[in-house]
Amino acid sequence: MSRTIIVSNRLPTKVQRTADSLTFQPSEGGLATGLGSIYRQEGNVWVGWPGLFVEAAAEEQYIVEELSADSMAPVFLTESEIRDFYEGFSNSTLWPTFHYFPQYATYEQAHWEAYVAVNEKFCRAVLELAGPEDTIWVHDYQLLLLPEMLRKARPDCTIGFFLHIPFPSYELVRALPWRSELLRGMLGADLIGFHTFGYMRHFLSAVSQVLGLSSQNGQLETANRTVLIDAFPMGIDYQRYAQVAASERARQHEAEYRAALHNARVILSIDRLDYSKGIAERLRAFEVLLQRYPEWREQVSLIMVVVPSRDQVAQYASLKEEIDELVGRINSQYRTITWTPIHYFYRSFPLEELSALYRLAEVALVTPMRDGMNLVAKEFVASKVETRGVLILSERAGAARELSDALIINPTDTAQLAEAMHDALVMPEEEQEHRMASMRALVQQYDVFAWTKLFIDRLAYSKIKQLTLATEQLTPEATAQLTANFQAAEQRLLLLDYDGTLMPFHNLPQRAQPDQELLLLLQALTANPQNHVVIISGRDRTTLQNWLGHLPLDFIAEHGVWLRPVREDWQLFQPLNNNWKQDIRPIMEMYVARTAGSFIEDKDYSLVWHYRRADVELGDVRARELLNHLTFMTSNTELQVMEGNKVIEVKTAGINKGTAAARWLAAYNPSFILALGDDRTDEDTFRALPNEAYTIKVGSGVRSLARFSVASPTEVRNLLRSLL
Ligand code: GDG
Repeated sequence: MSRTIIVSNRLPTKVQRTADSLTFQPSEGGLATGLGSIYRQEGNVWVGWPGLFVEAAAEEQYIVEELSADSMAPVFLTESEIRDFYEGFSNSTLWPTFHYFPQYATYEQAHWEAYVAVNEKFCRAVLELAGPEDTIWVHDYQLLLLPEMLRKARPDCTIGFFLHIPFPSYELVRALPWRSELLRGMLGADLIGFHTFGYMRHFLSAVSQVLGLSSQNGQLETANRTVLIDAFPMGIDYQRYAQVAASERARQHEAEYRAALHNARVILSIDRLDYSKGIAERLRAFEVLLQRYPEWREQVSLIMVVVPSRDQVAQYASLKEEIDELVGRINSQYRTITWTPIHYFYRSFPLEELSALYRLAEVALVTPMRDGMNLVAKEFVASKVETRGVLILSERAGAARELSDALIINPTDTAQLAEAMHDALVMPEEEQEHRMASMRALVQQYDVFAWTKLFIDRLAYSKIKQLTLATEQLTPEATAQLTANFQAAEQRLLLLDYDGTLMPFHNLPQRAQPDQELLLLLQALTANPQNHVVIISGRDRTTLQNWLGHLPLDFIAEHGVWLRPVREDWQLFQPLNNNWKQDIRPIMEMYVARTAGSFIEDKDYSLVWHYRRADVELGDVRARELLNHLTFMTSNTELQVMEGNKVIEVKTAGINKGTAAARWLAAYNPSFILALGDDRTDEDTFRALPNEAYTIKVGSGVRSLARFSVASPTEVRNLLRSLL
């Protein structure tokens, strides 16, 4: 039976040292709840750090035993690993970079080395437990290298990865000296999940620009696997928050707080101590509210809970000082004998008290500078069982993509934030109810259990896809079967790509004309009227006509734009225009000017930038740039940008080799189909054909939808000869 292994930096139980013993505190965090039903299942396990430094072997042994009783396997970190891997690379390099605070990021080689070493340590811990076909779900930024490490050791495992924090724009990623290693590390997974589509888009862009791998429909083809990329917005345990909020205990706590606050109206703020959460900015906005709207003085209090976190990292210590100072200044300026503007707590609360605060607050301020998702926003909504209250939410929290009925603000705009607080305090109850009800429905439906199920189901699907996509080398046995099927068929359709398939590439495309051997081969194949031989190429029709037009072949030219059934005239796939060329050509010309050896091919209904003759590295870099540039320029038009073998082509969308090949299928209704091709554009042909077709990819490197592969045009010719 295959098992599921969860891996994250922290275990869902926190082990703490007291004066004379160790305590084991189960986490109430969303992840622990959501995955609880998985890791506790028979045979499954959660691998992670227990959260404290352990020196004595006997103590380690004790922790291992205690945790294993609850399906957990601890990975112990040394003091220097805690410093360099955890506080260092994870929290002083990756965290600030991914949250758009590059000014706080450090780039220490020693921290990087510790990061690699600890990822290897986690890898060894997982490998001790994982069988060859198990499912492994890796979490978060501390373990970006782990998927690839696991993949090398267990090529057949199903590996998922989820990032809980934002994935930033390429401009941030490129600042990291180890960007390629980090991205490659993630790509060891079969499925990579993010909270939002925006993060996913940034990831795909970084992979394209750093590693030169492009994607289609959220799928990336690496050398030997397909990686699926998708957005899975994480939810919370809605029922639990709703139930606790409705409980007698929570109501009692609420009543106590209300009395102690002399019935002041409450704005609530809850976060871990972190510069990404915008805590200081929020305090300044509250100050502006009191300045601009004196009527709220003595009426409204801000309750601010800051949970201690990462105080060993320098920025966190100075942020703490800044907050202390701001709270002190605002309180000392505005407080009265009976009213305190800000009730500030630097500690955490048990869930029931937290829930009472959610109940009590009329307004929740969730205004991070950047936040992967932010669960506090969703917990507030789930706790509002009386369906009133207003959520003020930063547009830069992942949650803002879902909770559009919140008051969405820009967290750096202090004035806007102060206005939003005022608006929230005066919002009519009816409007509050309307907004809250729709947010509650959403948070209830997409809860953490739904999130877990979605991810796990998608991960299983990625595996099926991986298996069905396994392109096999064409063996002599498979060739014999293919030949036998060919002989037995009445009508046979052969779809043959030209460059890289029938003919090897030439640096100058016009020099790749057919040789005598190829001409004789095609002649022999077409001599039999049962064989319908189609040349299916990206080339212009004139070249194909000149080179091969004397043979009784069918033609598909310009990737499906021009069609010529045998002994008929050339016809367009559909009526087309060329007006767009005047806008696109100057862009390509700019890239020709900057990339020696590249040139433009002007076909009837498409423009192609060729870079086979350019310096390899420069060509690849420029190709990425041009691809982005053109994709941007052609969005919302009828054009599409396609990548081929050392070419980038722009043409009308919806026409490709596959749509053209479909016409031949309909016309001949063949009982044997063979398709041969070497590049991305041939994948469209493969996709359009029925499962029983013989689809054969020429060359290796990138994954293909084809069933079989052969190494080179020489083998293609041998195969075709065997059909004669
Ligand atoms: C990372 C990403 C993403 C806070 N104070 C108390 C308390 N909490 C709980 C909250 C909430 C959790 O801590 C904080 O979760 P967030 O999502 O807000 O933020 P991060 O810790 O930064 O989490 C974030 C998340 O991963 C999940 O993917 O949403 O964007 O940064 O659950 O309730 N809990 C208790 N007492 C407190 O005083 N009991």
